[in-house]
Amino acid sequence: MSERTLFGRLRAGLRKTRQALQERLEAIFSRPRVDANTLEALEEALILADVGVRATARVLQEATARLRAKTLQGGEDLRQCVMATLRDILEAATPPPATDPLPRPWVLMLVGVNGVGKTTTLGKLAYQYRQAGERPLLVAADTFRAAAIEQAVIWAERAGVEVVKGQPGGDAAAVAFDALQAACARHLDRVLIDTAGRLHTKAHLMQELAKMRRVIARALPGAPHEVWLVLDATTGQNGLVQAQQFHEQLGLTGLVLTKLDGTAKGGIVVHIAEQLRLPIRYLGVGEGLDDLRPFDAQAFAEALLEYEPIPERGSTR
Ligand SMILES: Nc1nc2c(ncn2[C@@H]2O[C@H](COP(=O)(O)OP(=O)(O)O)[C@@H](O)[C@H]2O)c(=O)[nH]1
Ligand SMILES: [Mg+2]
Repeated sequence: MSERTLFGRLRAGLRKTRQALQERLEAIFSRPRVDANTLEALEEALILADVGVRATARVLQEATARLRAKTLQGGEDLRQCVMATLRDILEAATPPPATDPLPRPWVLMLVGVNGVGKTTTLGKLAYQYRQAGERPLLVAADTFRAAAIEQAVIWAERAGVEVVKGQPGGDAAAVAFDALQAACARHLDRVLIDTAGRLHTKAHLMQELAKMRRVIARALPGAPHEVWLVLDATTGQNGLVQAQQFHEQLGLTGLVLTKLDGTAKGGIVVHIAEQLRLPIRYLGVGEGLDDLRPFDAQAFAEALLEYEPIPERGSTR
């Protein structure tokens, strides 16, 4: 897939956020002159997009400094200034480069509360790895719900990858253990482990996930190599509390933010980057196999603030 298409999907996924921002910002960005008053409207627009108080303050500080230094004149300068500052904040969440060569099998545990998009994300990831010529194994270890196992199997079929599944009500950690042994024996490249998002209680869920993590480490020293938390971008700031709890219990190594296509408050990504300082690995921008984009600070800032002509009334876009 070309870079253009990759960028296009991210852009399409951020349409709601971009349009909401634009309704407020275009009047500012199209001005020949910017003054202190216009920065107030900028502040409001960023807060309403869930960019967060601290990130917004940083943008305003930068813009004010440049206004004083007279390096900020027209609205287009302001757009570039906002874009660059958001990009700098987002850089803090840019993942480090992957180690080379990757351990084999490379083991990922995906965790998060129910409905955030774990299984969907694993299906999309499995597909990407397979497209890259690798042999991933999808592990359906959400044994709490029978439907969850079936859903993971369907995603594995869709992605064209192998799957190991547990029995409903079975021991999820044991499923992961068996899957790892199979993957080692068959020299598979990646083991992608789906997990439950709900058990009888939250404490019980955390215990089970921590147990699975220990069992995986026993099966393969050094594994899991990654533990990523999936957060639903449409639930806004709730994600921050979830992230803290999961991080304390499991030691997260990254985040995946899903459903950016379903919110006008995609600025939450900036807020999360600024607050959590965990690498953002991927963004989910739709329900299809291809709707998972690696996180890129520059591309994200551009997709958020790029000018987009407002469609005419009655147009079917
Ligand atoms: N629009 C949209 N929907 C998504 C995205 N990721 C997941 N979903 C949907 O969210 C719902 C829950 O996803 P699922 O993978 O079952 O969540 P899980 O409970 O965490 O495993 C499903 O209907 C998915 O199609 C995304 O990036 N965009
Ligand atoms: Mg699931």
